[in-house]
Amino acid sequence: MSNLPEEHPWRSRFDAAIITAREAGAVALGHYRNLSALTVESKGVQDPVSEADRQTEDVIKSRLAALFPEDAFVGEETGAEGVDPSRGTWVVDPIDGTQPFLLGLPTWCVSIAYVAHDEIQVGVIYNPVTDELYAALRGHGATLDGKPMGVQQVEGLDQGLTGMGCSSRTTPEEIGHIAQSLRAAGGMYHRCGSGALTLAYVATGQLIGYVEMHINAWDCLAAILLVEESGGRVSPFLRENGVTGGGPIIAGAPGVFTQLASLLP
Ligand code: LIP
Repeated sequence: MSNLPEEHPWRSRFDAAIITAREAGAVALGHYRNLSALTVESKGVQDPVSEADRQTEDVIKSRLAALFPEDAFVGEETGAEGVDPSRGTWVVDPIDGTQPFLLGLPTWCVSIAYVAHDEIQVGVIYNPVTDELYAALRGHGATLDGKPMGVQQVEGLDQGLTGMGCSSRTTPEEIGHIAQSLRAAGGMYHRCGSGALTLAYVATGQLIGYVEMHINAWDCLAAILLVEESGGRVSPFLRENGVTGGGPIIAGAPGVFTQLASLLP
């Protein structure tokens, strides 16, 4: 997005998010290449964490605090700091897709969002394994490795793959209902273990939509802007859950959004 106006109010934060995502991604990739050295703890059922998550978040938090000390911060591992309606807030998941990460599977990413004036202004997602960087600045489109990206133009769930997120916060009955409804509509589901990355696949047009019963703000805010700036439609997650909450998300090509919404129980 070299054509962005230098004087854009969020240009410096956009540039910083990209540089920081790459820097933090390199730290996480170092751990990914040496998984046997990690001590894995459990935050709950199917919810592991390691020092890789914490170290990566520390890199992001310290760099952004040095550049923008006036901003608030919300991170999956360190929580909320200074959140106030009068301040811009960074919302960060240092490693989204912690389970694939710890299993040596490539579907994980660094997710960095910046929220101000009740809107997501900057969204950056970086997959260090594939070296793919997804970025969006509100009102200026979305790119993958600098090239513009757009959602698929489809009218039916039978015309592509739909991402489905699931964690221990989703009940067996809920995920069963979603999968059954999707198949009944001729659809097929895809799950990679990272909600952020799966939403990015909607923004690129590789998937036609994404639904999850309960996703956290740090998992999805950056990706929501990617989808919106790629011409997609997303449920009002930020208005409903704020920068620290969680809840259902529906995201996809405009032609199938209503059908996606009907999948949730
Ligand atoms: C992941 C989320 C995803 C969910 C996964 C997992 P994490 O976050 O991005 O939406 O389906 O189960 O919770 O825990 O890997 O950062």
